[in-house]
Amino acid sequence: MRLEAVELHLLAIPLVRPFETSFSRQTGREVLLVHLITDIGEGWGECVAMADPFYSSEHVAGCVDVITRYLTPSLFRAGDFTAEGVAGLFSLVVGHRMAKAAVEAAVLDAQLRATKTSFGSYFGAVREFVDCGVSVGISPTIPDLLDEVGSYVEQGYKRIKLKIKPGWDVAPVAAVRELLGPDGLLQVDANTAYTLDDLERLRELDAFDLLLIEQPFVEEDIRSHVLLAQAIATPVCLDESIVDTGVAVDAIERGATSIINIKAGRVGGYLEAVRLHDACLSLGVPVWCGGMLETGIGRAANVALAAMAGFTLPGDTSASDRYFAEDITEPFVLENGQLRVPTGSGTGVTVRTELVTDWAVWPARTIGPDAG
Ligand code: OSB
Ligand code: MG
Repeated sequence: MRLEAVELHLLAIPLVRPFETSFSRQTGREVLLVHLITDIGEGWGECVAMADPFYSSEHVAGCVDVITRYLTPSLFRAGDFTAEGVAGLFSLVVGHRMAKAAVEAAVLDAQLRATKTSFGSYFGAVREFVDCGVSVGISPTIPDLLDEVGSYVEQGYKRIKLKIKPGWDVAPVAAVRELLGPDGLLQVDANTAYTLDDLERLRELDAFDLLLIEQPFVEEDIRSHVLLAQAIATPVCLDESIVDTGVAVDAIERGATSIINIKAGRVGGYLEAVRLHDACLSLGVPVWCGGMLETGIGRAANVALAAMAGFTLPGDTSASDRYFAEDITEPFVLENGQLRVPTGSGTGVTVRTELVTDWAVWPARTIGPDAG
């Protein structure tokens, strides 16, 4: 395909309830959308970067800059390109994986719409529905937490993930284990809030039969995760640390992680996410699909990814109404604790352009061939 223009949209969408983690408290989702216009048709990609660089080093304003000054110009310079060639065209830019992933997703959407192929069939999806979990933020009190978890259980979610931090760990986990009973699937996510000095505290979580503990230590610190994995019974699962397939294989071989959270944005795109999935499958390492509070655009692609064979644990692929009163595509609705994998061309969802305009933080920015 040949690029004609890239339009960037920045939206602010209120969340149905604040989402508190060890690194921030969010009341809305500021989300960057990439709308690609090409000679074979259009595509949309969602950027998972947050407004602030607190989850990882990327943030929305940085992504806007990188997409405008580097990524879009490299597509114009390429002339005729395909989704499979995008990562190579972007390789001069170091890092900035979330920015790259958003553009690559838009290219893939345009390409698959033109060839009438769904993301699911392109990825090699093996299921029509995916099992869904839900990520539950830090609550003001344990009774508030139990109310929230109880409502998700009632809605049919198959797995609960609790955000934890020092001072909000053993007590909430114990209370939720009590609520779920011994068979309820439960896991925790620390978003790097601990150090090895907390090892004894983290070992106390072994009493609650958790599926996994996600990313207790900082992104760069593989060694401490190895030591923790040797010291506790709960499986360690890396999120932030896993920036590509090579890092993942290294972390697995060193014993730092025995389960992997796959987020396409964090690894630089859906094509790298597929490679990561394939590597984990061949190593016998279970994976699950993470989330970044996506709108329907990113959720559609995540659900298609999660339909691949190696995604054997429920993902953070929750229904639209867990996040937003109104989604910018047709909403994803839970059916028996699952989401249906879209089968239409590309992501299979339609962007409600009137909402894109209504929720805009600034007017759409068009990047033409003379940028960069
Ligand atoms: O660490 O998995 C995480 C949301 C934003 C940034 C990081 C994370 C999360 C979540 C929510 O846990 C997952 C979701 O429901 O989209
Ligand atoms: Mg996480």
